[in-house]
Amino acid sequence: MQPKILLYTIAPSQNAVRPEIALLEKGLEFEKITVDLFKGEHKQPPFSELTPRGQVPTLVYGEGADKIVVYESIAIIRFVDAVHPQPPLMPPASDARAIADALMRMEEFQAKLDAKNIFGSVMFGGQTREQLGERVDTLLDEIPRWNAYASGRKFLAGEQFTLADIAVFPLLMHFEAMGYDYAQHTPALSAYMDRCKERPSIKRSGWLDAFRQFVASRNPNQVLANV
Ligand SMILES: N[C@@H](CCC(=O)N[C@@H](CS)C(=O)NCC(=O)O)C(=O)O
Repeated sequence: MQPKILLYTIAPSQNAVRPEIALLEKGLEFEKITVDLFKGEHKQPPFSELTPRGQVPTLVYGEGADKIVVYESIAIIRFVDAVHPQPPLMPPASDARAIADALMRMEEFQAKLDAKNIFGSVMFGGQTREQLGERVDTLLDEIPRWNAYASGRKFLAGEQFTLADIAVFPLLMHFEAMGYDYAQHTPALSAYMDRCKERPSIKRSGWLDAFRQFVASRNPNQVLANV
């Protein structure tokens, strides 16, 4: 029997959906517990006693003295894949090139393609393209590189859906929410995203609908349209 798994989360966070996709890929049973950040629940017990950072997602794995608390979304998906290796979410040791690609994509998007650099300012701060200035240009310069990464393959590390896709795909949706037209500018990345959108784990998470509803409710400036 698998240990009890609790996932502290909030919809439609791009960080919080990553562990959920990994758990669904593995076919594990888990309970989702929403932490209402807008009510400050993350800064109050019982949640604040679980994790020193007071952030979601946080995974609680097991119970009692055996309980393990894991935070940081990338650490959580790596933990889930390490502790429940089947079906694998990393390429096999025999495919060293694919392992290298998966690891590089997981690291470099955080440094280079992090839509959060502007997403919060657009969604919550109502900022315009002019106000964002070079922050938009830097991201727009980076996206074609990812089109090349997605070319001639099904997923970011090759034919297999991996942790790299779980890490990166939700972030790519942020660009779409700000008006970026993948189909026009980066067709390989657009086709890649369509494959991710059809992935059963991602569909089952319900995240895409929740994310789109959230975006529609905020009606953000389309700072990446007509670029
Ligand atoms: N690097 C962390 C970021 C987690 C994060 O920023 N979570 C947000 C929700 S998406 C949060 O809990 N914000 C409340 C806070 O930081 O006080 C991860 O990938 O898990």
